[in-house]
Amino acid sequence: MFNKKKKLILALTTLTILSVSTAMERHHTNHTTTEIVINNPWVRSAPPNAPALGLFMQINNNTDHDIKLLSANASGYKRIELHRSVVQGDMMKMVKQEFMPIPAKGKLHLKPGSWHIMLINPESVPRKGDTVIIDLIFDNGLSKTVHAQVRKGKKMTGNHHRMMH
Ligand SMILES: [Cu+2]
Repeated sequence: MFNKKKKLILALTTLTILSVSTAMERHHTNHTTTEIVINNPWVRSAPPNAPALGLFMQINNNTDHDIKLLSANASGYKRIELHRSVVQGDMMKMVKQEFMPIPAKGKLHLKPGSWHIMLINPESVPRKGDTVIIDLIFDNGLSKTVHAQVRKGKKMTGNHHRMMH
């Protein structure tokens, strides 16, 4: 009887410690919001059978150090890659990048025909108005959760944006 009560108190204490540490972590995450600021995140809408979608945004680095976007994670995709579109001859080609550089006190603009995050093999293609939630992992252990809305992008001239992966 006494033992049971003791166990319960122990369990409650553990629970309290857990919630305190979660709150601290949350505070830590909030702290990074001023260091990295994401503006206008969006996903270009695509047909329901699209093999991949492009995700764009502006990443602002308010720190005194160059930082790197190392990876992006979201559920519902087979793979997520960092891409950059480059012109080769008269073709535009997407090249997978190991990271995206964001200069100190500067920014990187992810946009069609340039840097972008590629959401590959969606379980189901999100529709216009949907929100894609994606975690961005930076070096220095910084991370950022982004809510990107699916919307129609400007039509690109030609069909060079249909590229192989
Ligand atoms: Cu791409």
